[in-house]
Amino acid sequence: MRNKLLKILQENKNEFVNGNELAKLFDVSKMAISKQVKNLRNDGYIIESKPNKGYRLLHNKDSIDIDYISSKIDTFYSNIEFFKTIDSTNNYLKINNQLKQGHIVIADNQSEGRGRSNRKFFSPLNSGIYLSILLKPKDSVLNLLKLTSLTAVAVNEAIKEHYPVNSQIKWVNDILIDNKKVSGILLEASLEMNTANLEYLIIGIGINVHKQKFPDDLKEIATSIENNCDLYISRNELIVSVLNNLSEIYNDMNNSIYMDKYRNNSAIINKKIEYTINNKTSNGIVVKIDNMGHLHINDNNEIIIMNSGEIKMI
Ligand code: BT5
Repeated sequence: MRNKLLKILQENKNEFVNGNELAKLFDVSKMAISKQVKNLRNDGYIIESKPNKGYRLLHNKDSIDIDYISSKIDTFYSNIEFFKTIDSTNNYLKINNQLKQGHIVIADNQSEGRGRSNRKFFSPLNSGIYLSILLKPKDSVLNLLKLTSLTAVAVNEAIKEHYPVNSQIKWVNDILIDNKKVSGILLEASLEMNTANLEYLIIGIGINVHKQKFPDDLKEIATSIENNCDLYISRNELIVSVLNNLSEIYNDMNNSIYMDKYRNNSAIINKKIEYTINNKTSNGIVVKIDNMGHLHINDNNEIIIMNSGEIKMI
């Protein structure tokens, strides 16, 4: 029944097919049809339903296509692995850190998607991009703040280049549209015990892509790209664009042009923020973000320089 139902919806793409008629055709209840539609949605088909009108297929599945992505990305990357479900793509690379430089893991859904300080990153099925990249930089002392900043630029440019949305970067690792978070970045590094040299680095990127309703705790602060424009977005295209931007900026990291892009797309320069350092919270105005990615805040005419921590726009 599933395949036959899908075929009917595909033959009538963009047109409503009446739920009663479908029930009659398959000789099942309307509930049974609705259950099959739910299964198709879980598989990634975008199907709209309207009372009295029925169902219409808006988009076929947006499956992650590893072959397509591999054929389009820079040789900087080595292999790509895909998981329908995983705990966290960052965890996977942590455990498998012997893999080659440039190894990429992509998942359709994460059960334990993580943010910083073990906060959760909501990663539902077929909705967004959850990917991590394993890097083994030759430099022993790479600046993690710079790497977070350049990743933010790579993601922000990929979103802005292709879709009619005004995305901005919120120091240090968030991409916002209309002041709501559309993407988060999590960098994790491991140091060698004796030398304190960098052993490996994992860049984790989460992007909310398709139209979605967020759970109560996120609905005021999170958004997706499609929630902000009428386009249907191919995750494959966006992944290719993020990865190619990232390798290009990474390979030219000493040239700080990307920091100009960071500053030009900053959501916080000249804005009033609340900042927290060592559990102490205060207010100030952001006056500058320097080439190292440090935040300069004017707090009652005293300039505070932050290189990590939390800020909130107020
Ligand atoms: C981040 O942390 O935003 C980093 C998120 C990194 C996720 C990627 S997905 C692939 C890879 N594998 C992983 O397990 N993680 C990485 P942070 O700045 O700490 O923000 C976390 C906060 O963002 C949460 O406490 C929520 O308030 C909010 N949040 C959670 N899920 C969200 C979502 N899907 N969209 C927008 N905001 C979200």
